[in-house]
Amino acid sequence: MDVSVDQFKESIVRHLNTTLGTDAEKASDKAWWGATSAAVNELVFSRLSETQKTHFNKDTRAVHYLSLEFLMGRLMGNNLQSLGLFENAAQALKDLGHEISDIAEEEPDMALGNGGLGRLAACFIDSLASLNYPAIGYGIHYEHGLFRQAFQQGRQIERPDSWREYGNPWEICRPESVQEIPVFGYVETVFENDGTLRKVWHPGSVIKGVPWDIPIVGYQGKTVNILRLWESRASEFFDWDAFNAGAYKDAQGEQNLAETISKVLYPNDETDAGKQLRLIQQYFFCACSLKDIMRRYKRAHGDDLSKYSDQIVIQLNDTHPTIAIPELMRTLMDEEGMNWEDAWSVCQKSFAYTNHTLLPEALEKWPVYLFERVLPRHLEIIYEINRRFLDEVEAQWPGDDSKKIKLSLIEEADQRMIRMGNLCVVGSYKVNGVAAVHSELVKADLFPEFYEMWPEKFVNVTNGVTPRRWLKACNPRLSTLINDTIGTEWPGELKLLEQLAPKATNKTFQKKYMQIKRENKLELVSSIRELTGVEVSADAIFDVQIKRLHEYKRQHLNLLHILALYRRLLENPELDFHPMVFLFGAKAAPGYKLAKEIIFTINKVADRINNDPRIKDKLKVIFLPNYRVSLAEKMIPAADLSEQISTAGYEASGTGNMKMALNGALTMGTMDGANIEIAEEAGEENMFIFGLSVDEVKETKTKGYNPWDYYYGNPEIKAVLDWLDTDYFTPGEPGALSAIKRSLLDGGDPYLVLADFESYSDAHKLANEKYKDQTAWAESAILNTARMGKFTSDRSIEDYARDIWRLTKCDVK
Ligand code: GPQ
Repeated sequence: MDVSVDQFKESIVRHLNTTLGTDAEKASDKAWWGATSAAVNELVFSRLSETQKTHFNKDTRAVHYLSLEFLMGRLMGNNLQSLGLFENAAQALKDLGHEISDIAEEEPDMALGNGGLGRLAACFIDSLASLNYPAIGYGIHYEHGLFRQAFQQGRQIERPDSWREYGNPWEICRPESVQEIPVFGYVETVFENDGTLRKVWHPGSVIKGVPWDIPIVGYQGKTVNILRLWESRASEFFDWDAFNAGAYKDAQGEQNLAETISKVLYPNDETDAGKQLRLIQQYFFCACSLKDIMRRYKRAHGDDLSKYSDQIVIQLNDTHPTIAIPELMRTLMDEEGMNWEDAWSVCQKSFAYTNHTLLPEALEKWPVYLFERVLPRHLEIIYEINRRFLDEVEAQWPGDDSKKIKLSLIEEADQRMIRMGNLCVVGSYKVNGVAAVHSELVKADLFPEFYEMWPEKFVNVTNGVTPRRWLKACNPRLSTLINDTIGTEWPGELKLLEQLAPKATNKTFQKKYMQIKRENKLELVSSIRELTGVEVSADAIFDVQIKRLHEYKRQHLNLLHILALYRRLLENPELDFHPMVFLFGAKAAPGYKLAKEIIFTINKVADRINNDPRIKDKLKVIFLPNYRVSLAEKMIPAADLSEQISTAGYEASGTGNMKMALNGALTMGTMDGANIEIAEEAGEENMFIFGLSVDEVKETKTKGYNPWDYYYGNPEIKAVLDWLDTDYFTPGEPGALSAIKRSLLDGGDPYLVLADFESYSDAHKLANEKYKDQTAWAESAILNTARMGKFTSDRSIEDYARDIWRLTKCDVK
């Protein structure tokens, strides 16, 4: 796309006047951001309608990506990059007296997700558009995204996120596509004259779904797809009669529910919230999306539904949108008049399911009574799916009731529960895990009987990340060096980075590469100063652990090792040790007590270490508050070491691991998730692998793991855990930091922190030693960048398109 600097200037100033109602003299930075974004949109919207026209005219099969989370971050810089206009826009703003980096800082993150799962959805819709696939993302238009995190005396406090408080330039409201969604009520069985029965759902309430479209600009700006997010409102069917008759409470209650549904993102990552409102959120966005899909389908094909599953594939991002399966059944039968067999056949050809975790606490189950109340018709349909499915189980394992109990869609416990994972597997034609090892565990441990019944259903698609955001845009210095070395095609074809490998031993190239890392670190040094007031040195090794706070991700293993280093330095200040800065970024779910204690402990330990003159700045610990996409974009280019230290078998894939390796950090990691594939690509000699393997973890657990053995067996472990019981880090308050020790010893250390400690500490010694040899380090870092081609989300999307979606590209002129 060609827009000159002068044209850009004209457009920005015009939008300052006509869109923002201000002028260049008095405009705030926020207004400059709004005007620049509006100038970008002018280019995007024409591509958007061109894309929609083309997709409609060619009547292509499309993927519909249903996700409760899309963690988009900021859009202005990336849209400019995708259009190839970043430099011209930057120059235009400069000519107008502004730095584009300052203006970009005005944009609030669109944080409609918790972590990896939501960010993956964002990378995937970027790749879908970049590869010219017809695709639409469906989600919820949360008024408040993930909470903002602040620290108060070291403790996490949560503040509401209001990303669109003052309007947001990227979203377009589409009142012409509003949907009405029924909930509650009862089901009536009607006996027809011909002797058949018909089910009629009499909903107790109706909610309005208002769609907001976010344009998703493909790389090089050809295809512009949309992300369609549903906002809930009170329906026109609001009960005015009840209201007028004085039943304010009931009428008001409905109004409140309707407006509460899309109010806020649940901040629980990998835990089942189990709340009625969450179920209604899931149903609301699935029902809106399916109606929207049907409306589009009928626009092209009329009422003939025989091509539905040829044209439409619906990807379920985890079990959160599972309710779409019975909802499509209901639509096809109750509204379109199909019989069960035909409707089920359409469903089973339309849905595919991605599993993102093996953690039992993340596997969703809903109490039957909730369904009875909220979605009575869906409950009936689920029962019937189950009845027919259990017949298949009987055919496969005649007389084996234990198999039926295990596989049933209904868990028969004190409280009867619907198992959403099982419903997904039964209702989908493909089930995929997100990294090779994870997909194997899905088959072997999570769904072994389903795998026996339908082996061809189970596939792997290893995750990936968009190199446009996670290298080109966030690391402009390295991108320029790569452009100068291998040309500019790599953001669309990441395997080209391999051509950097021969440069890994080239002294001049190493110097340039390490100089860039240093400049990125210096930039982060300023951010750290601004955000925390702590001064760190760019000469130190920057060790980065950024991800949600979870016991299985083991931030506390990192912390125990920091304590061990601190102790070693106090005992021997002359220790041969290259200075290190340990950087953390992590939000804890507000209700996850131990996670919050871990944050508090890291902050208290950081305070003490950062202010201890005896260790002469050899160690700094920084916990940056409010970790989010835009902060990740600053930390990742500055990382030397990437902490990927989950207990083997627990991290489904990880994607931060890919981002940091791509930007030249060496991975300190266990053989878990995608780390295994990163090691295959980068070479084990270019990372630091430690800890028990998946099989060893299982073996350790079956043999009976006793953390006390490690406590008494390793004096350093004992010393650092006991240290946390004293008031060394919380003067006058002994015991304030004892939660971690208690969970590891009395709590049985479920994630084998103590079992992996020594191996972790040894791996760190090697890393520290290696850093002193800058040539060896540079070589490994360069090879990491050169060999991460596999982990572009473009490759993931090509895998899905070929193995699951059967999509063909559709060029937009
Ligand atoms: N993941 Cl189930 C989340 O971020 N949230 C969730 O609720 C679930 C999974 C992550 C998972 O932990 C990572 O290992 C993956 O890389 C990521 O999903 C994307 O697949």
